[in-house]
Amino acid sequence: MTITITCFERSPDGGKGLARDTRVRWALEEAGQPYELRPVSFGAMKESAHLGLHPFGQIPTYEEDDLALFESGAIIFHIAEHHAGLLPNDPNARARAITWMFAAINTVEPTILELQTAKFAEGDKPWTKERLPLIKDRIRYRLNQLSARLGDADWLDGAFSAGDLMMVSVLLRLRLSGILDEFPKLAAYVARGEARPAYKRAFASQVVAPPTG
Ligand code: GTB
Repeated sequence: MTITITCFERSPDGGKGLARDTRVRWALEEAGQPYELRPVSFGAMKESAHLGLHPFGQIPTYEEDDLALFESGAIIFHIAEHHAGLLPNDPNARARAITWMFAAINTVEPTILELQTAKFAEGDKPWTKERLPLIKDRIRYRLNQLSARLGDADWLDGAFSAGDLMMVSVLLRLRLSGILDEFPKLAAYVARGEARPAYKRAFASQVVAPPTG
């Protein structure tokens, strides 16, 4: 059984590990599962071979024997369901950890994505200058709530789980904006995630293409 994950052949982040294959590789590293990486170019992502794996022409995808998955959340849930180390055994604690996975991608990540879209896809639009402070305030509102819930705990609900893996991965996308540093408890939480040996291995295993030109 070989697990194959697709990733950017040439990630726009130039090696910061911010694309969503990193969270999948982190989950596999936490679960102690070997995997192979298959870099895909932006062009190939939109061709029929890749569209057969991912209907939206994106990365990451996950292939294992005759199973092919897309959506980082579904992939990590699959890994966590099939291998020890990412979800607690107690049924209620397990349900809560899964809830945090959903909260990360459904409640926290969308606000952060708005910021990326405004900056990178709509940066030249006349409304962006006025819109950015509104988006940033919506992110701060969410982070304030999350920070209050985390309090002084190390992880969101007892031991580290796939819920934390997902939340830390989502928050990492904010680092460059400086907003994360406004929330010291969350900044420390993210740093705890990054300090995990499995995260370090996942970060080190990313494909970094040399600059073009
Ligand atoms: N909901 C899907 C999931 O969770 O798997 C979203 C997948 C997705 O957005 N994939 C992106 C992609 O393939 C890569 S991760 N984009 C190409 C396309 O749509 O054509 C998003 C991403 C891209 C770049 C950076 N970066 O440079 O910092 C960070 C994150």
